[in-house]
Amino acid sequence: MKPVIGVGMVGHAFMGRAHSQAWRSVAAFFDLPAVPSMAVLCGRSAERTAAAAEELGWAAVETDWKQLVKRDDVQIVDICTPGDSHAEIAIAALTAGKHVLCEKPLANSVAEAEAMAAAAREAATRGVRSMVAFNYRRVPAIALARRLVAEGRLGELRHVRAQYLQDWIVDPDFPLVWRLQKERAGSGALGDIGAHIIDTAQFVTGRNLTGVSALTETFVKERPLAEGSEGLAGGSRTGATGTVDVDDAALFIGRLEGGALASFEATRFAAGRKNALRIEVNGSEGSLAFDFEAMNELWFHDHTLAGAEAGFRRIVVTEPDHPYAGAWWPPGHGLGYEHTFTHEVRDFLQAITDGTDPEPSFDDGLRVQRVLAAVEASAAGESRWTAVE
Ligand code: 4PW
Repeated sequence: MKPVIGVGMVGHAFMGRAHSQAWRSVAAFFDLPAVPSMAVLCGRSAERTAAAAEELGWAAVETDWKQLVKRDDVQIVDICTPGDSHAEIAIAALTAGKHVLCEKPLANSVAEAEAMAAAAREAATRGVRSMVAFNYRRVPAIALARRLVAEGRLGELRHVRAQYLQDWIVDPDFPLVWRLQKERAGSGALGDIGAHIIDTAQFVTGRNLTGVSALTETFVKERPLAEGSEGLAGGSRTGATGTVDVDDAALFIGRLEGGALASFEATRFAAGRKNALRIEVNGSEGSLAFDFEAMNELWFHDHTLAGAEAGFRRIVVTEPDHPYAGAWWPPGHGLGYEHTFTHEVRDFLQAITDGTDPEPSFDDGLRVQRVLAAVEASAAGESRWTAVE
């Protein structure tokens, strides 16, 4: 019998559903040293949380996260709430000796992220682990991209082009959901999806951003208020309207350690683009290109080949020796969005049982938070060049 690790999850909307799917399926596909038990689900409404627990497979329910972090049947606290509660829950859980998996962006401000990273470092001295949920690192093609860069297949890195394009708020009548409220989300497209491409670019290249120059814009400044919104879906209109106090789009250029130049575009106004997280990297010996809308593919150009036979080659990232892919289906039978979360909890469980610190750490989350802050400062200051602290 393998040891069992109890999980307590806070939040059961879009991310909570995605994480539930991961906790439910991970032990069936990966040979883990310990298996998770979906012990407790926490949400504010007793009725809705009980219904979600039944649907998603959680054994018990709490309506106060302070009770959840005290429970003996919980060893991992999984935070799937909006950013305004991450710091409080994570620090309390780490203090109580629970391992913490926290949704991204790590926090709503650098100060909160610093406090979380400090708590995580201290907890690690007691063997308590923490990880921030940048799930796109666990797309097999992205993990393969990092491997190719680390193996030197691209040579000296010159350019990174990263975009995260969505279109779910193009309609000015789409309501003011929590992702469009500064108090809940910290920022708009910048923190919600820009954070992902910052992490992806730093992960794939193995280099951090050192400075940025940015532009942000809020195209629709007033939106209807609504109740009961879920994930990226609206809810029912109350009849009133409210002011949008976050960015709708963020564009910035930056420089990476080692000198490569990078450009970033995060927007929810790219009509027709649904979840296009894209990255292209150009080096002296080759290039890579990825688009999440075709997430099982990585395009690779080997510039050391003779010109007559070189050119972008499509790698279908489903072979047994590709990252994560071997645990699933035979080659060519692709994976989807939900698998990225399964891979995330797999790596987290493995690190906990190995007694190692998983990545991305809260310090990695803090580094992304510092880039977000530099982008906001630059955009507020006429795009002036701003060093990442
Ligand atoms: O983390 C991101 C979300 O907050 C997701 O990957 C996509 O963009 C879906 O919703 C938002």
